[in-house]
Amino acid sequence: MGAGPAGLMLSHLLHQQGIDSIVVEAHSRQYVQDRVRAGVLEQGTADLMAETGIGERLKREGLVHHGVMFRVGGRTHRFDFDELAGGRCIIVYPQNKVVADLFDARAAAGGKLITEAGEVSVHDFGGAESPGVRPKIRFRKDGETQEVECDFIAGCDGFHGVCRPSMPAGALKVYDRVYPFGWLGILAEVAPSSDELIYAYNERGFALLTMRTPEISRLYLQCKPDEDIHEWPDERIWSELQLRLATSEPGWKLAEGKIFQKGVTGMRSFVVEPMQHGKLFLAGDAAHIVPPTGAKGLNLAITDVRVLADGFSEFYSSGKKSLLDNYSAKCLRRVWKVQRFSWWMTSILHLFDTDNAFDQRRQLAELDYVTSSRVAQQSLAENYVGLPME
Ligand code: FAS
Ligand code: PHB
Repeated sequence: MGAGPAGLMLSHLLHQQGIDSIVVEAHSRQYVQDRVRAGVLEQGTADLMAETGIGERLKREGLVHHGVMFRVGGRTHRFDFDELAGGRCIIVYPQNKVVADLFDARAAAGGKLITEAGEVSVHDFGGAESPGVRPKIRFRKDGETQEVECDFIAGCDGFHGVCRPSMPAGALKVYDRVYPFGWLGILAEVAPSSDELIYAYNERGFALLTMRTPEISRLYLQCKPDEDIHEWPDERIWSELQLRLATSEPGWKLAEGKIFQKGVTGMRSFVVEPMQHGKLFLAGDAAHIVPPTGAKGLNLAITDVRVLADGFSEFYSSGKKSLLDNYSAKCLRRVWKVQRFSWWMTSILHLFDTDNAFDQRRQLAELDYVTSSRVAQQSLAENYVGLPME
């Protein structure tokens, strides 16, 4: 269920194991592909794409970054991944291309993909109380109600999907934190003013300089969670970004260009436990949401489905269900460590509307520590490039 990174990667990994799957997607391929989402791949995600035969364009067009920068009070601090993270790095490669590469791979392999499915619902995935009854997905397509009967359902239908809400009442515990700010993001036709990402802590609010290609910049600035994008003409966006990314270092200037996409996204930390019930398994945003400050959402979705694919592979090759039975526990160990890192990055880099002078000084001390202690820098680097799979 769902043709986002999680659903498509799972279908691709299962195909590699000779296991059949059907992807049921509510929207068109173009719609899914065009959504402006993530921009940074962990080393592990990039390696998986290469190892499973979908890394050609990534190798050509991906921007390999061996470091990332913080800018605090105008001073820039670089985290050198070669020195701090044993040479693991990140690759700037937009989710649009990851999804397109996966769509292409599934099409080339003759994968079954049902797009623009309406009124989708899931049934009979229950626990042990329904032996012999097979799970079903029902949907409307071309004016008819259709049904897919299957062995298992992977709920990769995102935060607003139907799989999580279809779990029985009381089956899930929800952990949720909504942040008092959002991000206003732009795409602009201008070469990035930095070779690497710059996360800026500023008394006016957070800003992030990132990129999509050597010609296209991606920038974000902290805003109200319900910010009205119509109150942000291009001139105001660039003026605010100039202030928040300003540096005392000579020779650096933020280049401006034509903005061709802008939008506001809210920020939350969200986890459901467990991530499975009977023959329904949740993966990716259907099970958890992280604030984008740690660049983890897409990558966490991929690590979920790597675990799930291993579980299905064990089941179909040996009939055993030990990995499937342990799916949720195994994923949640990583989910909560990634939640911690994403919350921590968000908590030290954003301006909180607090009049608590202690919290303000504590936050500055946190930034001072992480930019001056090698051990703290190693911790940031190992999390940013991606914790090793256990
Ligand atoms: P997705 O939401 O990507 O995919 C779910 C799919 O299921 C969608 O195609 C949807 O159409 C489909 N679907 C929904 N309901 C359905 C139904 N009833 N039936 C069938 N299909 C259904 N992450 C980062 O790492 N960095 C970022 O900068 C970043 N920016 C983001 C900005 C925004 C506005 C949002 C919303 C997310 C952002 N993320 C970012 C996180 C994002 O990249 C997700 O983590 C990633 O898309 C997760 O992939 P999936 O779990 O596959 O979910
Ligand atoms: C992006 O390139 O869109 C991006 C990069 C790093 C983040 C969030 C978003 O933390």
